[in-house]
Amino acid sequence: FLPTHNELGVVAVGFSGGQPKPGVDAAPMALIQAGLIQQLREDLEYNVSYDGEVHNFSEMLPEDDPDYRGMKRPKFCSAVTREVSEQVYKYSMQGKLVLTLGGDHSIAIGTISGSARAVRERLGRELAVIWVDAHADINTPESSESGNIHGMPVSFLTGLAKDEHEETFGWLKEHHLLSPKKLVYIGLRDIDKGEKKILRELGIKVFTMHDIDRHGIGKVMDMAVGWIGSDTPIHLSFDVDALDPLWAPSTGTPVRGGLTLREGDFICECLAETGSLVAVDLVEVNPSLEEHGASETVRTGVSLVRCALGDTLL
Ligand code: Z70
Ligand code: MN
Ligand code: MN
Ligand code: MN
Repeated sequence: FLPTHNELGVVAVGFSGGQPKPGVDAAPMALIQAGLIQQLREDLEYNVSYDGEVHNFSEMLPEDDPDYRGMKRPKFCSAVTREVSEQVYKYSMQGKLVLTLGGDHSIAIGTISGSARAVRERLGRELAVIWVDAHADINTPESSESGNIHGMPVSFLTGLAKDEHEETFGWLKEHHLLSPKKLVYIGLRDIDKGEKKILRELGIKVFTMHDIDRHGIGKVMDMAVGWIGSDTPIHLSFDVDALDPLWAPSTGTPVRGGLTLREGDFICECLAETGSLVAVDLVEVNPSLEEHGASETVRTGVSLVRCALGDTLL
């Protein structure tokens, strides 16, 4: 079921509406200007399909987008993720590995729903997701204290949260969804109280920073891949704030005590090694938050993507 070797589709999503801080919309351009796509073509020898545009979807900005069930910018987030879902689905149906450059993490509602649907239709398989993050992003609109949709994508993707209206995520159908049993978290260290309850009740596999300290990242990756099982298509959704702010300071919600750069790269390398990756997201790089840390954070992002796409494998 592997994506056609060396065929890569890139989706650049300059979207910041899932959270309050501007600047995360500039990340795809910053990553591309740092040479990411050129390196994927020249060093990693990918045949890259990329339309050359960073989409900000401003044409989808609704005239009126009031809070709904506590969610901020619900219609805008819903419309953008719906479009992203279609783009990822199309590349994935062509047998391409799909790289999405965010944008805040709300865009994963689009990327993962698109891959889950494509993997079902093209391969008759269920998608597995490795979610690398300081946060669980599994609040429901009702459990969220912030109303920020980047803290909710996993609840919509697992069907825990749903809405009947097309324009507020009602477009998400059964074929877009992810089984909670096929989800593994790595790097968590800032989980809301309501989220802890959800994680326990759904029996989701979580490797917190504590687990990484206890077992080491090598054993954690063995356990994570073992939980998913071989021969399962994997979508990696990597929030750069999983890394310690030492390595990724320029992000909306930095949390101390995170992954080292090598641990982040190692996670990506292990997933590249499985040969089962069908999609990779890199999100929450915000080049406008730290004057000096911005370029370091972009550099970290480039390194993570290169590792996930097999750069360091012999
Ligand atoms: C909190 C919420 C979050 C990223 C913050 C924070 C979520 N749990 N995600 N920064 N990347 O607002 O729901
Ligand atoms: Mn996140
Ligand atoms: Mn996060
Ligand atoms: Mn918190």
